[in-house]
Amino acid sequence: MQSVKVFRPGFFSLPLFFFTLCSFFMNQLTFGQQVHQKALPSNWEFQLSPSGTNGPEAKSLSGQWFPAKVPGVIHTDLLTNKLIEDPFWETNEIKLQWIERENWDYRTTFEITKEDLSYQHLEVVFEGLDTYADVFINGNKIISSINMFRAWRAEIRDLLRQGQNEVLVKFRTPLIENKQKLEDYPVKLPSGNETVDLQVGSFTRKAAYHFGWDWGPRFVGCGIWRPVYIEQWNVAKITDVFCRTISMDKDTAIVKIQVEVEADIPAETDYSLNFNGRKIACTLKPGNNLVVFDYQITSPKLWWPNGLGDPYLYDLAVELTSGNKLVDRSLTHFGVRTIKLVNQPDEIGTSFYFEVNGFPVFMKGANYIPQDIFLTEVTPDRYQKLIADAKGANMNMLRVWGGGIYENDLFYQLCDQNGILVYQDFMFAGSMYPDFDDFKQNIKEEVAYNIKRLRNHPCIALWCGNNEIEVAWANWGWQKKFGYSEKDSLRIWNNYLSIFREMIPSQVGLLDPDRQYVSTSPLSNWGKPEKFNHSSMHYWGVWHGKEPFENFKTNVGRFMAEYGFQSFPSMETIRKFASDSSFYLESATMANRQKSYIGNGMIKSYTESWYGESNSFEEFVELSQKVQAEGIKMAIKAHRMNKPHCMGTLFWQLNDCWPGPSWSSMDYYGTYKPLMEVARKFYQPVIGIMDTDNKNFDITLVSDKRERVEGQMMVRLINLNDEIQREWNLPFKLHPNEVQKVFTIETKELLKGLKEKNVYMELDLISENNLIFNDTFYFVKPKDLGKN
Ligand code: BMA
Repeated sequence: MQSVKVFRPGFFSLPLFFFTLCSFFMNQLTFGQQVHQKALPSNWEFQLSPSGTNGPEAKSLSGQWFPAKVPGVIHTDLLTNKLIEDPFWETNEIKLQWIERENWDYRTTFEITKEDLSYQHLEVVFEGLDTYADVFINGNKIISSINMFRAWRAEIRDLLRQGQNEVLVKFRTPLIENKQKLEDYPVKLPSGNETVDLQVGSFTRKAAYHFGWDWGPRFVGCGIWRPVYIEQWNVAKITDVFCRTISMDKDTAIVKIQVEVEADIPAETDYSLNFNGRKIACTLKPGNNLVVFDYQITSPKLWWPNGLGDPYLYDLAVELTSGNKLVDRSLTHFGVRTIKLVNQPDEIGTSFYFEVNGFPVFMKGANYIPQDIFLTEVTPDRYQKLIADAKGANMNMLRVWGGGIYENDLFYQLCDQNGILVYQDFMFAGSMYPDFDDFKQNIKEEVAYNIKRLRNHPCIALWCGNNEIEVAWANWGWQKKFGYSEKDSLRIWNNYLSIFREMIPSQVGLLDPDRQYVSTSPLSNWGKPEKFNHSSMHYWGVWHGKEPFENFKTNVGRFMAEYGFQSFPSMETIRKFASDSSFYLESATMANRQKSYIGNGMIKSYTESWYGESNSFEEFVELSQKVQAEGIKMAIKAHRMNKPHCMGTLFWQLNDCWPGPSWSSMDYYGTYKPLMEVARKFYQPVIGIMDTDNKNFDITLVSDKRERVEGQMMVRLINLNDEIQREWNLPFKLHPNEVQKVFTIETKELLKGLKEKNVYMELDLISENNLIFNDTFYFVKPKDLGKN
């Protein structure tokens, strides 16, 4: 048994890093690795393509090439060259819609040396092209991309020459690309946030939120949005390494390792695979090879989600060698853990909870959307900050929502390292899709590519087919809105079933058999009380249903995968996109910024009902954040108190993709709203929940821990002059995962001689001499506090 190494805090542990570095240089010096990535230079340029609409706004650009950034997107390239104004400023979004109607070309030149040409293979790899693009090398078409979520590669050795070579990428707008298909399709298909006449999103495998959403702008761009390079190789290369924990107890874990190798060899040849110091002999045949072996780890260290233990990671360095020659090496990491979604009938209805390493885990977190409307603006620092923020807020799960993107590797690496589980949607949201065979084949390739790319990450808890398509089909009146006949409905629904209940789950079963799949989120829908007994829930009675916050207390589902309330970003953030003259809700800027059909009116009425009328726009902005925090606090408390009926709470939404009002807990610039503090406090492993109904005042303690907790609980009744009126000091003991009502008193008896508007309660939990939780509770809304 070789020793195993820790993977934290960085990408590699220090000992492994040196081991890797030394063996890398040794290998380089003695025999030279045979697979290389050659970066393309950064001298990219772009132009308005003569093939597009060439509308009046674009005219001045024709015939000129401008410097471009790769990876990058067209809008930021236009901005950097000062060809457009800031897309986030005031109502510029409206002015800049012309960009989506144009086609755009990107090109660069690169040097190929004699040594480059000595390789048997030179493959160009585009990890992401958004979306319809033809790629030419020295005038020869090599790739026709039709999907933003797939990588594209092509063998180009024979097209290259020693010296300068050119790569040209010609992007076509999805609007023109799909025009005919849309017109010919016998019915209109609902497409996310787009209006009835604009459903191009459904036909385009591109991030749905680019076409506009109820928290973001519409900017349909294009670009080489992920890295591009040339892969040079001889004889063989490792194309995939897959690690699966197939059994595990406290003494031993068996990890099955599957290595895929592509070999360009004339006949069967002997090779070896070395991993973490062990050597496996293998015979490769020409073409694709699969080498499978078991890796036994004694006394395995388990991967635990945030709050329950260390998210321990193991490194795996696999080297392919021929004799003493290093052919290729691949580095990955994995966690030893089991995860199971328990989604089955029980005495209440249908459960929906996760067991990690056999322990039922209450999930606490939020829904995540892409961090920028212009994806290549998200730097590694922004990823680091966001995941650190989630961890700091005591979250253990994020849902990667289906209208965005399959995130960058870094996102999942950070989740692995920080114990943040991921509820991973496939990228489909609130739409119905066409049933062309080539479109479905495209989806199949996308799904397979992303499962293979992501399946080694222990953070991924679940694959989910899509966002809200099943609830939408059943409840949003699409059939009427789009005038479907029974036959149309059947055709659309059958196509849905074939994608989300057949094709995608069969890919998951084939490529990632240890992870579960659900067809959609949510599996149940709010509306009728009985529905809260079943599976996952997006509860939108508050907000879309205009119900009061108090309904959060009674509408508690088995797993609350979405619920939320909007607020404005801070004034500091607002000042970055609006001038003082726009500081009122009816201004053109504020009206355009609000993308929800009931937006500002809702915020206003809840803010007034909790805090009274605001005296200024600035005050309104502040109160909008406070009222949001109050609402979500009420929800989180109700969800946690109702464990194990409810086993998860993910509020909508963690972050923003541009500065504006939305359901987020932190704004586009990462500035916290008060909701982040509510999450931090009420997502702690042990909390005390104070609450009243018409009769009693209660305190319920909740522990999510794997160990027993005990300590002292101090309860104080205090008046508004901060004078203690009554106090209690009581011991408490909580078993793992326990919810215990520890304090009940008739409110009348508690407040004897005092008025509820003049007092508040304070609770401290002390364990092992530490204050582990503190909260205050008011009996009346803030606007009534201390009033006569
Ligand atoms: C949800 C999400 C998003 C949307 C949010 C707020 O259900 O899935 O589609 O932004 O509601 O309306």
